[in-house]
Amino acid sequence: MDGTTYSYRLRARNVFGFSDYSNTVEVTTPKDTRVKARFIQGMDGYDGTVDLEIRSSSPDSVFDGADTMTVDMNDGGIVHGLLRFRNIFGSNDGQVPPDAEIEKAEIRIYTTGSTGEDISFYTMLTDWPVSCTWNMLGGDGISPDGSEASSSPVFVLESPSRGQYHYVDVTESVKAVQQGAGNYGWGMINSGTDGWDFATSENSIQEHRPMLTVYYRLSGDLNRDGKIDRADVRIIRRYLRKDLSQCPECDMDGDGRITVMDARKIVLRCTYPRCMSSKP
Ligand SMILES: [Ca+2]
Ligand SMILES: [Ca+2]
Ligand SMILES: [Ca+2]
Ligand SMILES: [Ca+2]
Repeated sequence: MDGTTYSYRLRARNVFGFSDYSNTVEVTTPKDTRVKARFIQGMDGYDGTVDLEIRSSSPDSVFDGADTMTVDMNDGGIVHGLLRFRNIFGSNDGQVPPDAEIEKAEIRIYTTGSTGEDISFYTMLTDWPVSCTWNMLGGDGISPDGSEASSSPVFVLESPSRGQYHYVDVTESVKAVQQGAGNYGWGMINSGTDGWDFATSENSIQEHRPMLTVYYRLSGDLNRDGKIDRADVRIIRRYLRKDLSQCPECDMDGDGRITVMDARKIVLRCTYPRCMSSKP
């Protein structure tokens, strides 16, 4: 994880045995300072992940609740996967503000069973229940037909390996949800019969559960800390009547100048009342 400190020590080994340990060395991974919202089941109270299998061999049964799930073209029949993250947009802490400018959205998935096949992720275009079955999707599982699911994959995961995190770029799907498309998640289809397994939102290891990260920017968040407050107003004051090239983002109203009107626009967008930097 970013911003994590690891400490370790080393010792050498040769024909005579082991040397003494070295000093302990501490290394901190760089902190990811981009503004982002993260959704992982059980973290900060988030409970909106839905992930389950649908199986052609038991077309009316619900396959949900296990700590891993499978996507496979032949495991006693075809197995498709469904995954969605509910309640990602809104004005509550931890949600993506509805007017944010989305820079990137990606899902991190932890593979528990390798495959040499390709896993295609399709945007679901029709709603499905939390207890979805194979038959509930027209009797034939996920159909990439442009109406039930997107006709081409939004992402293809190639030969994911066991014990590794994999990243699925879903920027376009999440932008579409922001613009009013239904938040129906993704359908997963394996290209072959070598099954793929991954950790679900019910996995006992929270880190391994599917995680959606949405990186975004807010207009008026001049110091890019994810909120609009007095610190941003102070920045714009500093650039009043200065040349636009010194702070292009300061020109909130787009008239080509940095004026008190731009400062007023920022004040109107403050995250908390009276432009406080935290919830009163
Ligand atoms: Ca599940
Ligand atoms: Ca279908
Ligand atoms: Ca700010
Ligand atoms: Ca202006």
